[in-house]
Amino acid sequence: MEIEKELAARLAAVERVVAFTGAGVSRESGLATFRDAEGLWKRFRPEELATPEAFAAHPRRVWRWYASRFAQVEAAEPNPAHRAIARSQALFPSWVVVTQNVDGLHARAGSRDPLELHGTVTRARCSHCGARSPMAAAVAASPDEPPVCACGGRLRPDVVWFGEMLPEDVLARAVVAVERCDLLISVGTSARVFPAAGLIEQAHRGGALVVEVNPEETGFSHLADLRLQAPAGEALPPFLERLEELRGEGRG
Ligand code: BV8
Ligand code: ZN
Repeated sequence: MEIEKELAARLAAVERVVAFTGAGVSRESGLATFRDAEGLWKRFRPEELATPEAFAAHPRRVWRWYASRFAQVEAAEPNPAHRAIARSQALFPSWVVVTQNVDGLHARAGSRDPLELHGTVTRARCSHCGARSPMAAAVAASPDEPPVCACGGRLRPDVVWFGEMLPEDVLARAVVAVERCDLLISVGTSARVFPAAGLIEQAHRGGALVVEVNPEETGFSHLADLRLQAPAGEALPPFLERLEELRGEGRG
């Protein structure tokens, strides 16, 4: 793929990368995004299901929604975008995956230690004592309503709902990685959910290159030094191959 000379020279010097991903990176694995036409939110508004209030008011409905999403995630496979991100991690002194996704596909593609800002649907958590357990076991034991923990508390998906704080340690590690990076690649996110979306602006302000991989324009497209307006599974592998070539040439 062709990259303009000045940008190619800057990319050749990149050492520390953050791959920041949203639901779009899992689209070619067959998982619905949140805001696209067939997006999950079209059928349900976020406030209806992904909030503590919704879970308190309609525990069975919310539990069944996550049980169905968990089943879809289990049936899904990582796609070429997840795999390209995992492959590149070994080639850079620092490569951190920061994801808003709860589908666990980065880890299944082989990415080491992805930072899951919004938790994961592959784990259940007790609302009372915080004990974590595999979602597979929780859903198998109780597909239609939240199981009860040994402590008497109600199990919930181990995700971050609207109005809830992100896991402090995970967010802190993501902020440090973004502060230090020379390149942030934003893949498949509409960048509308905060504080996660703020990481793109933070990278830009810190002088990092920003590459956006998204067929659509987003609220942060204007910050991108390079926009790949195509599905991630198509655009990301050739871009990361070119990045490796440039780094190789750059080191002479
Ligand atoms: C917080 C886990 C502090 C659950 C998610 C009122 C009350 C309370 C809070 C707020 C409020 N108003 C605003 C807020 C802040 C709120 C927020 O940002 N709301 C938004 C809607 C404005 N944030 C929070 O509540 C956060 N917590 O602020 O805590 C606090 C505490 C107490 C009180 C006040 C504040 C917590 C947010 C976390 C919510 N949990 N997920 C679950 O998954 O069920 S968010 C959910 O949306 C997912 O994590 C998802 O990742 C995220 C963002 O969406 P995207 O990933 O970007 O997906 P989307 O569909 O939007 O876009 C897909 C993109 O892919 C598109 O651009 C499309 O073009 C592109 N695409 C499509 N196909 C492809 C592709 N790209 C590449 N290739 C393709 N093939
Ligand atoms: Zn418990």
